[in-house]
Amino acid sequence: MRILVINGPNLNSLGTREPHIYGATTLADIEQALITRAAAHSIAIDFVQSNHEGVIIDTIQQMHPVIHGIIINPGAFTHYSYAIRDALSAVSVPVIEVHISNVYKREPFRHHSVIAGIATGQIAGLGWHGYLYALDWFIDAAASA
Ligand code: CA2
Repeated sequence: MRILVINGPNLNSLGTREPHIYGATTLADIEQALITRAAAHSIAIDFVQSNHEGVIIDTIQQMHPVIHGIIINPGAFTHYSYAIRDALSAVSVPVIEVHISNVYKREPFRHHSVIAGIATGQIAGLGWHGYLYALDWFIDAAASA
C-alpha cells in the first residue's frame, strides 16, 4: 500500500508560531512519525506540502495512479478550494481530511469544509496525532479487506 500525505498552505510553519492552536510539533516531526508507523506496516508513504493550490492539484493528478489513499490537511483551502475538491473527487482512492485544530470551535468561516463532502472521513481537533489516526484507518481497512 502507498499513501500520499498532503499539507496545504502555512503548515510548513507548524511548531514555530501559534503553538496554542497548532501545537509545538513541526511538520518534519509529524512526517517522521508517519514514516515510522507506515514502515511498521510495510506501507510506502509520500509527502507534499505546498502553499500553492496548483501544486497540490498537480500532485494529486500525477500521483493518483500509483497510490491507494490520500491523507490531506488542505489548510485554509479547506474552506474555499473547489479546485482541490474537484481534483480529489476525480480520484478513486479514499481521502481522509485532517485538521489539527477543532475547526468547529473556531471562527465561523472555518466551520465549513468544501472537501468534507467528497472525503471518506474527517478528523479534526485531535492535534497532530490526527494524521496518525488517519493512517491507522488505512492500516485497519487493509487488514479487514
Ligand atoms: O486545523 C487545521 O489543521 C487547519 O487546517 C489549519 C489551517 C487553517 O486555515 C484551517 O482552518 C484549519 C491553517 C494552517 C496554518 O498553520 C500554521 C502553523 C503554524 C503557524 C501559523 C500557521
